[in-house]
Amino acid sequence: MSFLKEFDKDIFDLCEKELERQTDHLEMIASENFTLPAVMEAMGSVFTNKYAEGYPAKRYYGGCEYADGVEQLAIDRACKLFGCNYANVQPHSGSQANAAVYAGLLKAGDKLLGMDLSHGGHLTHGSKPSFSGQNYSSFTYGVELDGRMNYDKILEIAKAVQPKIIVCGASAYAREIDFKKFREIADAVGAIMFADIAHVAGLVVAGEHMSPFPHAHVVTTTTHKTLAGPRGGMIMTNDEEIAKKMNSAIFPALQGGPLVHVIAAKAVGFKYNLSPEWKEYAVQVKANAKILGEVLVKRGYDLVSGGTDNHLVLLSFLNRDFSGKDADIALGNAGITVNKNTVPGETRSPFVTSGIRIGSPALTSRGMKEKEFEFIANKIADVLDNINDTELQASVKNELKELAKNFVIYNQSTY
Ligand code: DSN
Repeated sequence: MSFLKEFDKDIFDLCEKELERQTDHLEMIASENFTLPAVMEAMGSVFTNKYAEGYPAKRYYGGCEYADGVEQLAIDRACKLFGCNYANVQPHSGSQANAAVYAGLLKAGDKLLGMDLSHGGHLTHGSKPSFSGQNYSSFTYGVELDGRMNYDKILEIAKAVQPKIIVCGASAYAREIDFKKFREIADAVGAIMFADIAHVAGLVVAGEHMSPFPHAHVVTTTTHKTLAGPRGGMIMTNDEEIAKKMNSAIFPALQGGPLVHVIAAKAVGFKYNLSPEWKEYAVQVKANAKILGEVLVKRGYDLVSGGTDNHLVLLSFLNRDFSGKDADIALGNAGITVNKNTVPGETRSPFVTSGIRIGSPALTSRGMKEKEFEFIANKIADVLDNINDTELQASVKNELKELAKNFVIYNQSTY
C-alpha cells in the first residue's frame, strides 16, 4: 500500500485501522468473510480502468480482448462450480442480481411470493421498503413456531396467492432449504422457482447443502459470503431463454459497464472454490457453527429452530429482558462482532430486535476450529449472562485479542 500511503494518508490510515479492527475483533457476522489476498490483488488490478459494456465477444467498446478472457474464465468456472449451463457474472451485488431476475421475468405489479424478512428472508424477496415490494405485488411465507419452514403450508399460501415467481433462500435461516420441495410447490401453481443462495452458496458448491440445481429455474448468489470471494453478485440458470433475459436485464436494462476488475476477482475466488481445500473449509464452517449452537443451548440460550444445519445460529431473546441491540452492543464491547436480527414472533422494532445472528465463515477462514468455537461460545454466554458488566466485557475483549493473535489472516505486506 505504499502508493496509497504516499498519495492519500487519510484513506491509508483508515485502511490501517480497519485491518487492525478485522484482526483484533472476532468477526462473526454470518454474511461476512475474509477473502484471499490474490482476490484483493485482482480487485486492485488494471482492469479497473476498462469499460466493457456487453458480453464476451459482443462488446460496445474496443480493447476488450483481455476483458473477454477474464469474463469468459469467470463464467466457465462459475458453471463448473455450480454445475449449470449459463452464468452472468456482471451483477454488482446480490440485490442487483435479484433486481435483474424480476426485471427479466416479471412485469410491474406481477405477484411475487418470498420469505418474510422478519422470519429470515431478505429485503429483495418482496419486502415493502425494497423495490421488490414496491414494484411488484408481494406476498410472504414464514417459519413455524419451531423456527422451521413448513412446506405444506408454503404450498397452501402459494395456491392462495398464485404468484408468478416463488423466491426461496434466506438471510437468517439455520436449517437446510429443500429446493426440490420448492420446485414441487412452484410446479403446483405454475410459478417460476427462483433460489437466492447468497448465504449458503459456499456450502452448496462443496456438497454441504442441497444444490438448487436442477430444481430452480433461476439462481442468484453473492460471491463474498460463504464463497469467500470478492464483493459482488451473480445469476445462473440452465434455461437458455432465461439466460438471454438475464443478460438483457443486467445490461443494458439495469447496469452500465461491468466491473471487470471485480469479475477478475470473482474468477480467482471460483478457482479457490474449485480447489480440494474448499470442501474441507465448508465442512469446518458447519462443524464450527454446530458446536457454537450446542454450547449456547447448554448455557441456556434459545436458538431459533433449536440448532443449525449450516453456517449460522439465530439466538432468540424473546423470553429475556434484554434485546438483540443490547446483546450486539455488549458483544461488540467484548470484541465480538455480530448483528442484531429479528426473530419469528418478533415483539421489538427492527432497530432493537429480539435476536442476534452469529456465523462461523469468517473465523473459519482464519483457521479456527471446534476448540476455539467452544471457547468463544462460552465467552458469548458469559457476556450475555452479565449483559451490563462492562468490566467483564473489557476482560473478554483482551482474552479474545490474545486468541486472535494466533490466527492471523492478513498482515501489512498482504496489500
Ligand atoms: N446484508 C446481507 C446479510 O447480512 O445477510 C444480506 O444482504
